[in-house]
Amino acid sequence: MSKLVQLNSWHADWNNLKVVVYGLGVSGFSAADTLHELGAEVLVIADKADENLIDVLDVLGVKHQIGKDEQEALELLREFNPELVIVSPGIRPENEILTAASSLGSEIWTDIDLAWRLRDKNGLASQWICITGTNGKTTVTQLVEAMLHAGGIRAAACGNIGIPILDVIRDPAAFEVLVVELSSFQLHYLGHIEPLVSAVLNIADDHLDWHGSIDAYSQAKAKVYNNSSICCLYNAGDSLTEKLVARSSGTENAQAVGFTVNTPAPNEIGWVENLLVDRAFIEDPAVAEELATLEDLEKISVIGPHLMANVAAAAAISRAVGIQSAEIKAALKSFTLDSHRIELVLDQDGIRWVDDSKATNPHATAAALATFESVIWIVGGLLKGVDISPLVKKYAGRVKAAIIIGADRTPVVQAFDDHAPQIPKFEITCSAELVMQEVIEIAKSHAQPGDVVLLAPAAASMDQFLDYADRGNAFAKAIEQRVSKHNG
Ligand code: UMA
Repeated sequence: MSKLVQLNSWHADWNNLKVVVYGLGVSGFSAADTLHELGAEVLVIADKADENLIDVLDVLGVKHQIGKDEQEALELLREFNPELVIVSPGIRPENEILTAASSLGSEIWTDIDLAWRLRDKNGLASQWICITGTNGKTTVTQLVEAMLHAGGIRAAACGNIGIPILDVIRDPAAFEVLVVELSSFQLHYLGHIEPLVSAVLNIADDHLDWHGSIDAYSQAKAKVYNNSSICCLYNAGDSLTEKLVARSSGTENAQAVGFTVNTPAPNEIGWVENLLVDRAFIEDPAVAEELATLEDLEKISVIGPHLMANVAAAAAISRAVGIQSAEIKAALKSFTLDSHRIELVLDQDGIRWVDDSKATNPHATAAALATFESVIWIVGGLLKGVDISPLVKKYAGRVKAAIIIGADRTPVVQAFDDHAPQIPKFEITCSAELVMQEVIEIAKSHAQPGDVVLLAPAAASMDQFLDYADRGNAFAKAIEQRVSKHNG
């Protein structure tokens, strides 16, 4: 029997376990640091890494091999012969190091699998709520955290949201509940966990280049439901998510609950006009309980179907763990969204300038386009193997002009030629530093009162920007310099 089977607690004997941590970004670093603290023998392998992280490894005395020489890394791996490899979620499964590690008999986990075993560090094991989906997962994760706080629960959001789960596990605050955002990459590698509540918010094409197909991507997402004890939440407007609940295992005692932007059926939470109502977690199925109103959301962001769906999902998850309606309402009233999510940058002369740089795939962009009627749409970047044509076809009626940016412009131009040739389009071909200035000049000369200039690229940003935040900041800065009146 593998020694790893015994290692199911922070307080187990991890001493001298031979572990390769593969990848040195935020999750790899937290894994290496944690395992070193537990007394394991750690070797970090990565193609590249931030110098500061390498310096810290040196201070800790953790061995590492950072660099592009794969042959050297493979030799070192074979010589070290690890019992366990902790892989960073961005690394693809067909990678040579992982293949070699598997043939050596090493188990392969991510930081999530490791965290599940270490969740009892501060005494009682933390309970987990796991949230995935193509879009909205970060917002729902944050909303659930806020609702749990309003209910007096020591909860922490973590995972794909950007906070490595092992940092939260090691926090002396001893969180009772972890609200874990899980990406399809983390789920692909995931072994056995037992969440209280799990949710797939929606499924649409994304990361197809990583997973290979939409089926493989959905299968990865579906793993979140397995072994949930209280509730499996699905999107009543996305039948695939409900099918995935039906196919899950170890969920016999969990209640399957739907969320919707429409009037909820029994066992759902949704909206009846401007009221959010619960028909799932109530004593008397004939009497729906009011949880919140649309006015409660006014300070969060522009109210549209996307925000309403996210709020319904978060409320359902919170109700599943016993949060009261007054606490949900209170959390909503003081909640603020992260930047770059349908964020209003400027409202001037009847023209709204909106930053939804976080929309890195067509499904997320659809949510933004569905929110506004007359849009000057800034679109493009790295498409990640996803076809943008259905989006162009569906929302052509709302688009007044398209400004096309990024490396993968050809398929975007083609999509407009095929499905909306009547829409004026402008291709931005200048160098990356000047992209947003050009974009804003063109948008300024075409926008009229009532229009929304919308940055919702349906693509990743790394071809021209550091990340989606950098892209959104460049957009806001160019607006500040070239449009905003107080700047002359
Ligand atoms: N590396 C290699 N070879 C490779 C690829 C990576 O050696 O072929 C190494 C390099 O050292 C590199 C490191 O791995 O520095 C990066 O690892 P990573 O890409 O897994 O990133 P982390 O910094 O560990 O961040 C990861 C998540 N990143 C990805 O899944 C790509 C973060 O999600 C997450 O917040 C963090 O763990 C904490 O859990 C980001 C993300 O973009 C936000 N997620 C995608 C999304 O939301 O769509 C899935």
